[in-house]
Amino acid sequence: MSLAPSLIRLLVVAPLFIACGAADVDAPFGDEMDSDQDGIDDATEFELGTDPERSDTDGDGFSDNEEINQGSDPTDGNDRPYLGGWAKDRSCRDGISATGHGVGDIVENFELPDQFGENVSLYDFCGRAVLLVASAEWCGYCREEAPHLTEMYNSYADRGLMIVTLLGETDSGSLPAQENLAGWADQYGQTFPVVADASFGVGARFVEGSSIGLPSVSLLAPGMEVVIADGRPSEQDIEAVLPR
Ligand SMILES: [Ca+2]
Ligand SMILES: [Ca+2]
Ligand SMILES: [Ca+2]
Repeated sequence: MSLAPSLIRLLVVAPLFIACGAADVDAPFGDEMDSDQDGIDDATEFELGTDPERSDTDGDGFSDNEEINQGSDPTDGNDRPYLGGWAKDRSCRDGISATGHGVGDIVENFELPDQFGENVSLYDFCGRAVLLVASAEWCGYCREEAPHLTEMYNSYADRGLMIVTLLGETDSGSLPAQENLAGWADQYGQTFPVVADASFGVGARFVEGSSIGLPSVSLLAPGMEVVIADGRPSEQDIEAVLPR
């Protein structure tokens, strides 16, 4: 093992230790020292590129520790944890290349507004199996299906399932506003993203032909590969692609 990393660590930690002042002389030295007391030691903060003396390095209101746990970038003030609490899969989201929307293809990303008024990015969930469910407020079958989706998410979220309800229209046929999305999520207990999909633009990608029958359900494997396009995934289909 090279001496270089430990030398660098010593060089960085030593001045910080001195800067701590007399009040901190009893603080543990080296890897265990956590100057800003945000739960990440100084040496790790150096490796991460975060500020060991500031618990919220990028000033976005979320501590470095929260951001790392939620998969957002602690050095980018524009990248914050979701208000919905869904962790972002940082390890894969930048490495995906879309190929299409048929079975076996890698789907392209989308960013759509959710029930909290934030944009949700599909690729933030790239390490999970994702069920995309195109629905509408006026669609009775969609409303029948909604509670079952909630049950499924509650059963399989821990094993890496994400569900996204793509709500295309309100009862009057207009684009769902945040209150419609929040209303749908509350009514059916859906704690996963419920997003507004204008004119079923995303949902229709998976449909052959010009009309979409609702609900239209598509299943993506981790890595965002289409397993079932506009079909009826069974629980067995979903279990087969869960990452854990
Ligand atoms: Ca720290
Ligand atoms: Ca932050
Ligand atoms: Ca951030």
